[in-house]
Amino acid sequence: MAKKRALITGITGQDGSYLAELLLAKDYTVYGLIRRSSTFNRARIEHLYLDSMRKDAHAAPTDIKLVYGDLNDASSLNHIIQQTKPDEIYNLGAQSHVRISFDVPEFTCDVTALGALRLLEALRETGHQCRFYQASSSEMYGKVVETPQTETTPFHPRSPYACAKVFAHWITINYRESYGQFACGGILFNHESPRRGENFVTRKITRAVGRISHGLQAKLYLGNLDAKRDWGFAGDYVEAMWRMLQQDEPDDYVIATGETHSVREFLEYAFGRVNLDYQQYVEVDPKYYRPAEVDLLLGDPTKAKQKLDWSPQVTFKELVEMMVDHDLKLAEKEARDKQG
Ligand code: NAP
Ligand code: G4F
Repeated sequence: MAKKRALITGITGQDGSYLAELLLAKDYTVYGLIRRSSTFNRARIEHLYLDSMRKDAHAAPTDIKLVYGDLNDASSLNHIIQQTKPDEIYNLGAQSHVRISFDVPEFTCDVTALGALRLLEALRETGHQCRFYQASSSEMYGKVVETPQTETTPFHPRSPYACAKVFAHWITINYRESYGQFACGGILFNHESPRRGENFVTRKITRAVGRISHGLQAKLYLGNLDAKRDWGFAGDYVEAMWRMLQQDEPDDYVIATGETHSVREFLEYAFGRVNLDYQQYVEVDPKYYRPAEVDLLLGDPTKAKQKLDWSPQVTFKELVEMMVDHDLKLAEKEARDKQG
């Protein structure tokens, strides 16, 4: 049987790297859309090339291929779809930072909202048949109208990012209903890992714990410590994305742990791992406050459990420990390099 082909937008990001790993292990040929940047930004996927070049490797170097394109450039998307002919597309590309979306609202909407539309249009125009995954977000619930949030909870977005994600989510559903496109919206709650971008709160904290432990940093400046999030492990969440596209019918699913914790609790666990009291190191800087905040997110993953047979494997405490332990090693190396 011919190998399956998947196209991932956002392959250089946290989720893209875990998803590429998962699909290569399932014997897919993986195409990753990358955009040109002035500095090399493939650190999260570099190991996939190195692994595939090992003699005993399961994946061949040709199993992962990067193609230049941009979600802001419709012609590049049309061309890539015709060139790669994927069986599955995972649209993970986005300007994904909520606070920064207030600084660059138009750019955020162009990539995050219209990017999804451009991909769906490229599929319609080329007539290429394939399954489509849209990376929807719990940020869409924003000022929540019910807790826990389910697939039927109404949206109340609180940032340009969240507004863009609502558009992308609904246009995905619209193409499913209008054109019979096999398209799924995965409403994923926050998910983290040692590969999380360093300006998201969890990684900012665990990087600081590592650096403070090794005498490389004195203080950690944060914004709202009372916000609550439903935090899971990114490696578990990409499995759910794949499962959505293996179903007989396309649908939308909430992917979450069903537990919520405050930023403060994350701090307690993370600093506690190295026997430090976070209160001695953390200071609040209002510059990290958002013009409108999302106070509480808590997802109900019952539908995913029942229909996808999916459940999270990593607990909140294990996630914090995994991230702190990784960042302790990183800081140890940084300290060694500094000493020469
Ligand atoms: P991330 O680490 O910020 O990665 C974003 C990816 O999008 C990067 O590969 C980035 O490429 C790419 N990208 C940005 N602008 C692009 C453009 N114009 N054209 C093509 N690619 C572009 O995000 P993540 O945490 O992996 O999240 C993956 C997706 O899930 C995002 O859509 C995010 O909004 C959504 N989501 C994330 C979470 C979460 O908790 N992580 C929860 C719900 C939904 P560069 O490397 O070149 O910048
Ligand atoms: O880590 P955050 O920046 O994640 P946020 O805003 O929840 O968004 C992430 O999860 C979404 C899913 O719900 C994704 F769609 C989105 O792409 C992204 O991956 O902030 C979490 C909370 C916020 O309430 C924020 O106000 O932490 C609070 N916070 C407090 N101090 C901070 C900081 N956030 C950041 N980034 N930096 C701080 O210094």
